[in-house]
Amino acid sequence: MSKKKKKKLRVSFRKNRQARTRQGGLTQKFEREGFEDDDSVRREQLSGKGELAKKRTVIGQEVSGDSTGFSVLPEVDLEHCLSGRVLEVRGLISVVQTIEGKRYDCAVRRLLKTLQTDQRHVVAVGDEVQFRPDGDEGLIERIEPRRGVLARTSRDRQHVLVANVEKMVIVASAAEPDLKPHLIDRFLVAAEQAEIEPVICVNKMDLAQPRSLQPLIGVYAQMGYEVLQVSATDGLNLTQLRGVLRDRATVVVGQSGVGKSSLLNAVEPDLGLRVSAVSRETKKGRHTTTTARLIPLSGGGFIVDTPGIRQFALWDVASQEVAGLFRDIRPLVGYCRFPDCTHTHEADCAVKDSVADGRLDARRYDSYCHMRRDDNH
Ligand SMILES: Nc1nc2c(ncn2[C@@H]2O[C@H](COP(=O)(O)OP(=O)(O)O)[C@@H](O)[C@H]2O)c(=O)[nH]1
Ligand SMILES: [Mg+2]
Ligand SMILES: [Zn+2]
Repeated sequence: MSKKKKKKLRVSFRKNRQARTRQGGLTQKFEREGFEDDDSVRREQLSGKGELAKKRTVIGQEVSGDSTGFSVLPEVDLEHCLSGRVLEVRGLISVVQTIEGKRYDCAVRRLLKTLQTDQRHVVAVGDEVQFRPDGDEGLIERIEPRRGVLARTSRDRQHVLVANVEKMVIVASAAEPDLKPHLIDRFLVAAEQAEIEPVICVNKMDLAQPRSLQPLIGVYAQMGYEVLQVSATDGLNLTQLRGVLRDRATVVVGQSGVGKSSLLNAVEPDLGLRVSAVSRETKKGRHTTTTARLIPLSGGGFIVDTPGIRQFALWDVASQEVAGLFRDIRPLVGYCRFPDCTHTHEADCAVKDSVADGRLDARRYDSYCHMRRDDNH
Protein backbone atom coordinates (compact mmCIF):
# COMPACT_ATOMS: atom_id res chain seq x y z
CA MET A 1 0.00 0.00 0.00
CA SER A 2 1.28 3.42 -0.77
CA LYS A 3 0.17 6.72 0.65
CA LYS A 4 0.52 10.03 -1.05
CA LYS A 5 0.23 13.53 0.19
CA LYS A 6 -3.13 14.95 1.09
CA LYS A 7 -4.83 16.57 -1.83
CA LYS A 8 -8.11 17.21 -3.57
CA LEU A 9 -9.11 14.18 -5.48
CA ARG A 10 -11.80 13.72 -8.06
CA VAL A 11 -13.53 10.48 -7.46
CA SER A 12 -16.11 8.57 -9.42
CA PHE A 13 -18.82 7.34 -7.15
CA ARG A 14 -20.49 4.02 -7.25
CA LYS A 15 -23.35 4.29 -9.71
CA ASN A 16 -26.05 1.92 -8.71
CA ARG A 17 -26.08 2.73 -5.09
CA GLN A 18 -28.40 0.44 -3.26
CA ALA A 19 -31.66 1.79 -1.99
CA ARG A 20 -30.97 2.87 1.53
CA THR A 21 -32.59 1.03 4.33
CA ARG A 22 -34.07 3.37 6.85
CA GLN A 23 -33.19 2.26 10.31
CA GLY A 24 -34.24 4.69 12.97
CA GLY A 25 -33.49 8.34 13.49
CA LEU A 26 -29.80 8.03 14.08
CA THR A 27 -28.99 6.56 10.72
CA GLN A 28 -31.31 8.93 8.92
CA LYS A 29 -29.75 11.91 10.59
CA PHE A 30 -26.26 10.76 9.80
CA GLU A 31 -27.08 9.87 6.29
CA ARG A 32 -28.35 13.37 5.74
CA GLU A 33 -25.51 15.06 7.56
CA GLY A 34 -22.99 12.77 6.00
CA PHE A 35 -23.51 14.73 2.85
CA GLU A 36 -24.91 18.12 3.60
CA ASP A 37 -22.57 19.05 6.44
CA ASP A 38 -19.52 17.59 4.87
CA ASP A 39 -16.94 20.25 4.10
CA SER A 40 -14.70 17.89 2.28
CA VAL A 41 -17.28 17.02 -0.32
CA ARG A 42 -18.44 19.41 -2.96
CA ARG A 43 -21.33 18.41 -5.06
CA GLU A 44 -20.60 18.54 -8.69
CA GLN A 45 -22.93 17.57 -11.43
CA LEU A 46 -21.63 16.66 -14.81
CA SER A 47 -24.15 15.86 -17.42
CA GLY A 48 -23.13 12.56 -18.86
CA LYS A 49 -24.69 10.70 -21.70
CA GLY A 50 -28.16 9.95 -20.44
CA GLU A 51 -27.32 9.22 -16.83
CA LEU A 52 -25.96 11.75 -14.44
CA ALA A 53 -22.28 11.04 -13.95
CA LYS A 54 -21.33 11.13 -10.32
CA LYS A 55 -18.05 12.90 -9.66
CA ARG A 56 -17.11 14.75 -6.54
CA THR A 57 -14.07 16.35 -5.02
CA VAL A 58 -12.87 14.77 -1.80
CA ILE A 59 -10.03 15.96 0.41
CA GLY A 60 -7.87 13.15 1.61
CA GLN A 61 -4.95 10.87 0.98
CA GLU A 62 -4.73 8.72 -2.05
CA VAL A 63 -4.19 5.08 -1.17
CA SER A 64 -3.74 2.11 -3.39
CA GLY A 65 -3.86 -1.59 -2.94
CA ASP A 66 -5.55 -1.45 0.41
CA SER A 67 -8.02 -4.10 1.40
CA THR A 68 -10.57 -1.57 2.58
CA GLY A 69 -11.39 -1.09 -1.08
CA PHE A 70 -11.06 2.68 -0.87
CA SER A 71 -8.87 4.68 -3.18
CA VAL A 72 -9.03 7.65 -0.85
CA LEU A 73 -8.54 7.93 2.89
CA PRO A 74 -10.73 10.95 3.64
CA GLU A 75 -9.38 13.63 5.86
CA VAL A 76 -11.17 13.84 9.19
CA ASP A 77 -11.24 16.37 11.95
CA LEU A 78 -9.27 14.34 14.49
CA GLU A 79 -10.02 16.80 17.28
CA HIS A 80 -13.64 15.72 17.26
CA CYS A 81 -12.94 12.05 16.67
CA LEU A 82 -12.10 9.08 18.82
CA SER A 83 -10.34 6.00 17.59
CA GLY A 84 -11.72 2.57 18.25
CA ARG A 85 -12.04 -0.97 17.11
CA VAL A 86 -15.15 -2.50 15.54
CA LEU A 87 -16.24 -5.43 17.71
CA GLU A 88 -19.38 -6.34 15.86
CA VAL A 89 -21.48 -5.24 12.91
CA ARG A 90 -25.27 -5.46 13.24
CA GLY A 91 -26.94 -4.31 10.08
CA LEU A 92 -26.08 -0.66 9.64
CA ILE A 93 -24.73 -0.27 13.14
CA SER A 94 -21.16 -1.05 14.10
CA VAL A 95 -20.28 -1.54 17.75
CA VAL A 96 -17.02 0.33 18.29
CA GLN A 97 -14.90 0.06 21.43
CA THR A 98 -12.32 2.66 22.41
CA ILE A 99 -9.04 1.83 24.09
CA GLU A 100 -10.65 2.77 27.43
CA GLY A 101 -13.26 0.10 26.82
CA LYS A 102 -16.26 2.38 26.21
CA ARG A 103 -18.61 1.20 23.48
CA TYR A 104 -20.51 3.22 20.92
CA ASP A 105 -23.16 2.22 18.42
CA CYS A 106 -21.91 3.80 15.25
CA ALA A 107 -23.38 4.52 11.86
CA VAL A 108 -21.16 5.08 8.85
CA ARG A 109 -20.57 8.42 7.24
CA ARG A 110 -22.34 8.40 3.95
CA LEU A 111 -19.21 9.45 2.08
CA LEU A 112 -17.55 6.17 2.99
CA LYS A 113 -20.42 4.13 1.65
CA THR A 114 -20.27 6.05 -1.57
CA LEU A 115 -16.50 5.97 -2.05
CA GLN A 116 -16.33 2.31 -1.42
CA THR A 117 -16.54 0.20 -4.53
CA ASP A 118 -15.72 -3.45 -4.51
CA GLN A 119 -16.87 -4.87 -1.24
CA ARG A 120 -20.07 -6.17 0.17
CA HIS A 121 -19.83 -4.20 3.37
CA VAL A 122 -18.07 -0.96 4.13
CA VAL A 123 -17.10 -1.71 7.70
CA ALA A 124 -15.62 -5.03 8.77
CA VAL A 125 -15.34 -6.54 12.21
CA GLY A 126 -11.86 -5.74 13.49
CA ASP A 127 -11.59 -2.46 11.64
CA GLU A 128 -9.76 0.40 13.27
CA VAL A 129 -11.85 3.50 12.81
CA GLN A 130 -12.05 7.19 13.57
CA PHE A 131 -15.52 8.15 14.71
CA ARG A 132 -17.33 11.22 15.95
CA PRO A 133 -18.99 10.37 19.29
CA ASP A 134 -22.42 11.63 20.24
CA GLY A 135 -23.58 10.22 23.58
CA ASP A 136 -23.53 6.47 23.30
CA GLU A 137 -23.68 6.70 19.57
CA GLY A 138 -21.25 7.79 16.90
CA LEU A 139 -20.50 8.27 13.26
CA ILE A 140 -17.60 6.46 11.62
CA GLU A 141 -15.64 8.99 9.61
CA ARG A 142 -12.70 6.96 8.48
CA ILE A 143 -11.60 3.34 8.26
CA GLU A 144 -7.86 2.84 8.62
CA PRO A 145 -5.98 0.64 6.17
CA ARG A 146 -6.26 -3.03 7.06
CA ARG A 147 -3.65 -5.65 7.78
CA GLY A 148 -4.20 -9.36 8.28
CA VAL A 149 -7.53 -9.84 6.58
CA LEU A 150 -9.59 -12.99 6.46
CA ALA A 151 -11.80 -12.72 3.43
CA ARG A 152 -13.98 -14.65 1.08
CA THR A 153 -14.54 -13.73 -2.52
CA SER A 154 -18.03 -14.05 -3.83
CA ARG A 155 -19.13 -12.89 -7.24
CA ASP A 156 -15.91 -10.90 -7.69
CA ARG A 157 -16.52 -8.95 -4.56
CA GLN A 158 -14.38 -9.39 -1.54
CA HIS A 159 -16.23 -10.15 1.64
CA VAL A 160 -13.97 -9.30 4.53
CA LEU A 161 -14.88 -11.58 7.41
CA VAL A 162 -12.52 -9.92 9.83
CA ALA A 163 -9.76 -7.34 9.56
CA ASN A 164 -6.55 -6.61 11.45
CA VAL A 165 -6.04 -10.09 12.78
CA GLU A 166 -2.51 -10.46 14.05
CA LYS A 167 -2.28 -14.11 15.05
CA MET A 168 -3.84 -17.36 14.04
CA VAL A 169 -3.78 -20.02 16.71
CA ILE A 170 -4.06 -23.34 14.91
CA VAL A 171 -5.36 -25.83 17.44
CA ALA A 172 -4.71 -29.50 16.84
CA SER A 173 -5.05 -32.35 19.29
CA ALA A 174 -2.40 -34.92 20.09
CA ALA A 175 -5.17 -37.54 20.30
CA GLU A 176 -8.99 -37.84 20.19
CA PRO A 177 -9.21 -36.81 17.39
CA ASP A 178 -5.83 -37.90 16.02
CA LEU A 179 -3.36 -35.27 15.00
CA LYS A 180 -3.88 -34.30 11.35
CA PRO A 181 -0.73 -32.65 10.04
CA HIS A 182 -2.26 -32.03 6.60
CA LEU A 183 -4.93 -29.90 8.20
CA ILE A 184 -2.27 -27.93 10.07
CA ASP A 185 -0.53 -27.38 6.74
CA ARG A 186 -3.72 -26.01 5.20
CA PHE A 187 -4.22 -23.57 8.01
CA LEU A 188 -0.58 -22.51 7.73
CA VAL A 189 -1.12 -21.75 4.07
CA ALA A 190 -4.22 -19.76 4.97
CA ALA A 191 -2.24 -17.78 7.52
CA GLU A 192 0.59 -17.11 5.08
CA GLN A 193 -1.87 -15.96 2.46
CA ALA A 194 -3.65 -13.62 4.85
CA GLU A 195 -0.31 -12.45 6.29
CA ILE A 196 -1.34 -13.47 9.78
CA GLU A 197 1.29 -14.95 12.07
CA PRO A 198 0.40 -18.54 12.91
CA VAL A 199 1.04 -20.36 16.18
CA ILE A 200 0.55 -24.11 16.26
CA CYS A 201 -1.04 -25.27 19.45
CA VAL A 202 -1.14 -29.01 20.08
CA ASN A 203 -3.76 -29.65 22.75
CA LYS A 204 -4.63 -32.77 24.80
CA MET A 205 -0.99 -33.42 25.63
CA ASP A 206 -2.32 -35.27 28.68
CA LEU A 207 -3.33 -38.04 26.26
CA ALA A 208 -0.01 -38.41 24.44
CA GLN A 209 3.66 -39.12 24.91
CA PRO A 210 5.43 -35.84 24.20
CA ARG A 211 8.32 -37.74 22.64
CA SER A 212 6.11 -39.29 19.96
CA LEU A 213 5.31 -35.82 18.63
CA GLN A 214 8.87 -34.53 18.56
CA PRO A 215 9.68 -35.31 14.91
CA LEU A 216 6.56 -33.54 13.67
CA ILE A 217 6.94 -30.56 15.95
CA GLY A 218 10.58 -30.33 14.94
CA VAL A 219 9.62 -29.90 11.29
CA TYR A 220 7.40 -26.92 12.10
CA ALA A 221 9.80 -25.38 14.56
CA GLN A 222 12.59 -25.57 12.00
CA MET A 223 10.51 -23.51 9.60
CA GLY A 224 10.26 -20.84 12.27
CA TYR A 225 6.72 -21.52 13.42
CA GLU A 226 5.97 -21.25 17.10
CA VAL A 227 4.62 -24.51 18.48
CA LEU A 228 2.96 -24.87 21.89
CA GLN A 229 2.13 -28.17 23.51
CA VAL A 230 -0.78 -27.62 25.85
CA SER A 231 -3.55 -29.30 27.76
CA ALA A 232 -6.78 -27.58 28.64
CA THR A 233 -7.45 -30.35 31.13
CA ASP A 234 -4.11 -30.23 32.97
CA GLY A 235 -3.39 -26.56 32.45
CA LEU A 236 -0.10 -27.40 30.73
CA ASN A 237 1.56 -24.34 29.15
CA LEU A 238 -1.55 -22.19 29.35
CA THR A 239 0.58 -19.29 30.57
CA GLN A 240 2.36 -19.35 27.22
CA LEU A 241 -0.95 -19.46 25.41
CA ARG A 242 -2.16 -16.44 27.40
CA GLY A 243 1.00 -14.65 26.34
CA VAL A 244 0.27 -15.37 22.69
CA LEU A 245 -3.24 -13.94 23.01
CA ARG A 246 -2.35 -10.82 24.97
CA ASP A 247 -2.77 -7.41 23.34
CA ARG A 248 -3.64 -8.56 19.88
CA ALA A 249 -6.52 -9.92 17.85
CA THR A 250 -6.26 -13.65 17.41
CA VAL A 251 -8.32 -16.04 15.37
CA VAL A 252 -8.52 -19.55 16.78
CA VAL A 253 -8.98 -22.24 14.17
CA GLY A 254 -8.94 -26.01 14.09
CA GLN A 255 -11.01 -29.07 13.53
CA SER A 256 -14.05 -29.63 15.69
CA GLY A 257 -13.36 -31.47 18.93
CA VAL A 258 -9.70 -30.53 19.32
CA GLY A 259 -10.49 -28.34 22.33
CA LYS A 260 -10.66 -24.74 21.05
CA SER A 261 -13.52 -23.82 23.36
CA SER A 262 -11.95 -25.66 26.29
CA LEU A 263 -8.66 -23.81 25.82
CA LEU A 264 -10.31 -20.41 25.57
CA ASN A 265 -12.42 -21.10 28.64
CA ALA A 266 -9.30 -22.15 30.52
CA VAL A 267 -7.50 -18.98 29.50
CA GLU A 268 -10.50 -16.71 30.14
CA PRO A 269 -13.06 -18.36 32.44
CA ASP A 270 -15.62 -15.60 31.89
CA LEU A 271 -16.04 -16.60 28.26
CA GLY A 272 -18.17 -19.61 29.15
CA LEU A 273 -17.95 -21.12 25.67
CA ARG A 274 -19.85 -24.31 25.13
CA VAL A 275 -17.71 -27.43 25.22
CA SER A 276 -19.10 -30.35 23.32
CA ALA A 277 -18.19 -33.98 23.91
CA VAL A 278 -19.44 -34.92 20.47
CA SER A 279 -18.59 -32.74 17.54
CA ARG A 280 -21.70 -30.84 16.65
CA GLU A 281 -19.96 -27.86 15.14
CA THR A 282 -20.46 -26.56 11.65
CA LYS A 283 -19.69 -29.32 9.22
CA LYS A 284 -17.26 -28.59 6.46
CA GLY A 285 -19.01 -27.32 3.35
CA ARG A 286 -22.10 -26.03 5.04
CA HIS A 287 -22.33 -22.29 4.79
CA THR A 288 -22.70 -20.45 8.03
CA THR A 289 -23.80 -16.88 7.77
CA THR A 290 -23.07 -16.17 11.40
CA THR A 291 -21.00 -13.03 11.40
CA ALA A 292 -17.75 -12.61 13.22
CA ARG A 293 -17.23 -10.63 16.39
CA LEU A 294 -14.28 -9.67 18.54
CA ILE A 295 -14.40 -10.78 22.14
CA PRO A 296 -12.26 -8.58 24.40
CA LEU A 297 -9.97 -10.47 26.78
CA SER A 298 -9.52 -9.23 30.34
CA GLY A 299 -5.74 -9.22 29.96
CA GLY A 300 -5.94 -7.12 26.79
CA GLY A 301 -6.44 -8.29 23.23
CA PHE A 302 -9.32 -9.93 21.40
CA ILE A 303 -10.43 -13.33 20.29
CA VAL A 304 -12.04 -13.42 16.89
CA ASP A 305 -15.18 -15.45 17.22
CA THR A 306 -16.30 -16.59 13.84
CA PRO A 307 -17.87 -20.02 13.54
CA GLY A 308 -18.03 -19.67 9.77
CA ILE A 309 -14.30 -19.66 9.19
CA ARG A 310 -13.20 -22.49 11.41
CA GLN A 311 -13.07 -24.64 8.33
CA PHE A 312 -12.06 -21.92 5.96
CA ALA A 313 -8.72 -23.49 5.16
CA LEU A 314 -10.35 -25.16 2.25
CA TRP A 315 -10.88 -22.25 -0.14
CA ASP A 316 -9.42 -19.97 -2.51
CA VAL A 317 -5.73 -20.55 -3.18
CA ALA A 318 -4.88 -21.03 -6.85
CA SER A 319 -2.61 -24.02 -7.53
CA GLN A 320 0.29 -21.89 -8.73
CA GLU A 321 0.22 -19.91 -5.46
CA VAL A 322 0.54 -22.91 -3.18
CA ALA A 323 4.33 -23.39 -3.36
CA GLY A 324 4.96 -19.77 -2.43
CA LEU A 325 2.83 -20.20 0.71
CA PHE A 326 4.84 -23.18 1.96
CA ARG A 327 7.70 -21.70 3.95
CA ASP A 328 9.91 -24.72 3.35
CA ILE A 329 9.20 -24.97 -0.39
CA ARG A 330 9.29 -21.27 -1.28
CA PRO A 331 13.10 -20.89 -1.13
CA LEU A 332 13.60 -23.88 -3.44
CA VAL A 333 11.44 -22.98 -6.42
CA GLY A 334 14.00 -20.62 -7.92
CA TYR A 335 16.32 -23.55 -8.49
CA CYS A 336 13.97 -25.62 -10.62
CA ARG A 337 14.86 -25.97 -14.30
CA PHE A 338 11.49 -24.72 -15.54
CA PRO A 339 10.19 -21.40 -14.32
CA ASP A 340 6.63 -22.76 -14.37
CA CYS A 341 7.58 -25.98 -12.62
CA THR A 342 4.68 -27.47 -10.69
CA HIS A 343 7.11 -29.60 -8.64
CA THR A 344 5.07 -32.69 -9.36
CA HIS A 345 6.42 -34.44 -12.47
CA GLU A 346 9.09 -32.18 -14.00
CA ALA A 347 12.75 -33.07 -14.47
CA ASP A 348 15.42 -31.15 -12.55
CA CYS A 349 12.97 -30.01 -9.91
CA ALA A 350 14.71 -28.61 -6.85
CA VAL A 351 11.68 -29.37 -4.69
CA LYS A 352 11.58 -33.06 -5.61
CA ASP A 353 15.36 -33.29 -5.31
CA SER A 354 15.14 -31.86 -1.80
CA VAL A 355 12.60 -34.50 -0.82
CA ALA A 356 14.88 -37.19 -2.27
CA ASP A 357 17.90 -36.11 -0.24
CA GLY A 358 15.90 -35.48 2.93
CA ARG A 359 16.18 -31.69 3.12
CA LEU A 360 12.45 -31.26 2.57
CA ASP A 361 10.08 -33.26 4.75
CA ALA A 362 8.31 -35.87 2.62
CA ARG A 363 5.07 -35.42 4.50
CA ARG A 364 5.06 -31.67 3.87
CA TYR A 365 5.68 -32.32 0.19
CA ASP A 366 2.74 -34.71 0.23
CA SER A 367 0.57 -31.92 1.72
CA TYR A 368 1.73 -29.61 -1.04
CA CYS A 369 0.71 -32.12 -3.72
CA HIS A 370 -2.71 -32.58 -2.11
CA MET A 371 -3.36 -28.88 -1.90
CA ARG A 372 -2.39 -28.33 -5.50
CA ARG A 373 -4.71 -31.07 -6.61
CA ASP A 374 -7.63 -29.86 -4.51
CA ASP A 375 -7.46 -26.49 -6.13
CA ASN A 376 -10.53 -25.96 -8.26
CA HIS A 377 -9.57 -22.92 -10.26
N1 LIG B 1 -8.16 -35.12 27.58
C1 LIG B 1 -8.41 -33.89 27.17
N2 LIG B 1 -9.63 -33.57 26.68
C2 LIG B 1 -9.83 -32.31 26.27
C3 LIG B 1 -8.84 -31.31 26.36
N3 LIG B 1 -9.35 -30.15 25.84
C4 LIG B 1 -10.62 -30.43 25.49
N4 LIG B 1 -10.93 -31.72 25.73
C5 LIG B 1 -12.21 -32.40 25.46
O1 LIG B 1 -12.41 -32.45 24.04
C6 LIG B 1 -13.79 -32.32 23.70
C7 LIG B 1 -13.99 -31.19 22.71
O2 LIG B 1 -13.65 -29.95 23.31
P1 LIG B 1 -14.15 -28.54 22.75
O3 LIG B 1 -13.49 -27.51 23.58
O4 LIG B 1 -15.63 -28.50 22.65
O5 LIG B 1 -13.52 -28.58 21.29
P2 LIG B 1 -13.78 -27.56 20.06
O6 LIG B 1 -14.79 -28.26 19.20
O7 LIG B 1 -12.46 -27.47 19.36
O8 LIG B 1 -14.23 -26.28 20.62
C8 LIG B 1 -14.50 -32.09 25.03
O9 LIG B 1 -15.02 -33.30 25.46
C9 LIG B 1 -13.41 -31.63 25.97
O10 LIG B 1 -13.68 -31.92 27.31
C10 LIG B 1 -7.55 -31.67 26.89
O11 LIG B 1 -6.60 -30.89 27.00
N5 LIG B 1 -7.39 -32.98 27.28
MG1 LIG C 1 -15.97 -25.16 20.28
ZN1 LIG D 1 10.08 -27.77 -9.22
